[in-house]
Amino acid sequence: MGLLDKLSGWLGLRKKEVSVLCLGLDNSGKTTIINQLKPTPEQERVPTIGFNVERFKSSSLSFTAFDMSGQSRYRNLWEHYYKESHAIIFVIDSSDKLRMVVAKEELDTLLSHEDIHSKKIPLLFFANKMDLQDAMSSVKVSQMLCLESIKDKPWHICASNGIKGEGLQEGLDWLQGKVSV
Ligand SMILES: Nc1nc2c(ncn2[C@@H]2O[C@H](COP(=O)(O)OP(=O)(O)O)[C@@H](O)[C@H]2O)c(=O)[nH]1
Ligand SMILES: [Mg+2]
Repeated sequence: MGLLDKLSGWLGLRKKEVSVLCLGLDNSGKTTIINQLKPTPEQERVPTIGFNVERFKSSSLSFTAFDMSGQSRYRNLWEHYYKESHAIIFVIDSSDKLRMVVAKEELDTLLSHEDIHSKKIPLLFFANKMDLQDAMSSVKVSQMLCLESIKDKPWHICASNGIKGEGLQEGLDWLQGKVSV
């Protein structure tokens, strides 16, 4: 039984496939987290589209992950997925204080995008790498990203350890109640 079983089971009652977009700066832990969520690590692997794009599908869910970076020539590609997404998982390296402001810039750009702005799409934040000694708490991360200012979308932040899979279930449990298709 994987982390996704409950979520997929619940979503399986719906007719439409649910698309979850997993975003964040490179090195934040997206690939690690996605690998934890896969039913089995190697099964159902979908070949990489671009060098920073990953996708996998389970029965009723599709996950697509992108490295966000300001200069990226792939920006149009990941923004293309905004329209069809039902939930966004935003992963932050809680130990990367230097790039927290860059993560905030990317988040702000995401939230002001025309395909996201008016949508009540749930946002799940993983304050990842909580195991590292210099990691900031999830409260501190949420302050640095000004999450309190997000009033028009449901959001939730969880401290996580992508390598051990800690915190992921809590996040998915929250997400399960918020996704509407
Ligand atoms: N200590 C620690 N390292 C992590 C955690 N999650 C991911 N990493 C490591 O961070 C690095 C980047 O992870 P990766 O999943 O490739 O990041 P991505 O670029 O966002 O896909 C890898 O060396 C991972 O093993 C975590 O929770 N704790
Ligand atoms: Mg990756």
